Amino acid sequence: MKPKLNIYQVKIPLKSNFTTSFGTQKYRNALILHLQTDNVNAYSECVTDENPFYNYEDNDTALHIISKYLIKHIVDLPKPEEFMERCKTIKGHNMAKASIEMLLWDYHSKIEEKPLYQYIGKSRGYALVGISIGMDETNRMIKAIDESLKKGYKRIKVKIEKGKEEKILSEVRERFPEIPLSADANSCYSVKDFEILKNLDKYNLLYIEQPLSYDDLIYHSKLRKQIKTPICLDESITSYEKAQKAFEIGAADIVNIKPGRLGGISNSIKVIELASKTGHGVWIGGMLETGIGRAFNIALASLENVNMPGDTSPNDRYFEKDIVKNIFVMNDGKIKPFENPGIGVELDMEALNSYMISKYEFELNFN
Ligand code: OSB
Ligand code: MG
Repeated sequence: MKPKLNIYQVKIPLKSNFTTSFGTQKYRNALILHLQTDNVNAYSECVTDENPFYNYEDNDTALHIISKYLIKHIVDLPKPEEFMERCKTIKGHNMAKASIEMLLWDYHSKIEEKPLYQYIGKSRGYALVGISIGMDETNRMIKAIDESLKKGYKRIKVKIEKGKEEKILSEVRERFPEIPLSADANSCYSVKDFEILKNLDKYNLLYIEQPLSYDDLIYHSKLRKQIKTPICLDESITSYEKAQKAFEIGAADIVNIKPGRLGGISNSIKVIELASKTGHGVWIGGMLETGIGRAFNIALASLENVNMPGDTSPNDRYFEKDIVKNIFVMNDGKIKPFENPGIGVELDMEALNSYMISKYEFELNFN
């Protein structure tokens, strides 16, 4: 059989709405990649959404870039690093590239019969887990925090937006004065809002995540000199070089690693190593992934150099029924990666079919 790449677009209802400063998500609208060869089924997830609100990519741009430019580079199923080398001249589109790069990581770790988390580096064997809580009426956010603490989450992150930050953070801090708490602004503030941000120092946050524009470094470094709260960058860190620059100019104390945003696992590992070597905080974020993308995130989050709890909740925090048969469990705020080869999860075809809105099939032909 010739190797085949299937892309399934699935639209899965979230258990509860997820509201950030850029909008409300009711579904996870995902592209699931499935590589079929004679001896292996490999998977990955493209973390784009139907809207380009987190960054500029969406499901349609990803499908376009994958089908027109990326598939031709993987007909011989190269190692992930070789694939990235081949697509060096294609600018941006990191989420599209990452979905193929991660597919190759799953494929090659399966060929070598190793679990992904052992294949990619030195692992401590488990991920430290925090939770990201969307905006809602404050009493509901407080209830969600209370339940999360009882489940053992190591860190609570709340979403904030301009005009709502004081209400959310004062009420949360009043009820939970001591918990490890952070706030994620998803880039909603500007250089004119430094006074608002200075006023958040009193909440004793572990860090504020991405307060300023999604591609900014300079104003973050300016802001950092005026506030006590550490800054964690998410959206702005789209490459190793951006991470270097952020550290060099003091724009970030901490970085959130999302393999989709960074163009895959190889780049993520490089940034993790840079951060830990230079004494910065580093943790693994999330994009409300299905069990496929989640398995990659948890493998990464288990690496020894990842030194802070991330946003990798177990599957049942997001979905009534996920598209995988293997579901993560959290014990004492820790999740262990699966031991099966590769990402170690099997697709639940029945669940997948029930959520499927499109299917694309590509034969991997040399030509
Ligand atoms: O900024 O970290 C973010 C979800 C979608 C887009 C951006 C972000 C998030 C989250 C959720 O915070 C993290 C998760 O639980 O997957
Ligand atoms: Mg974020």
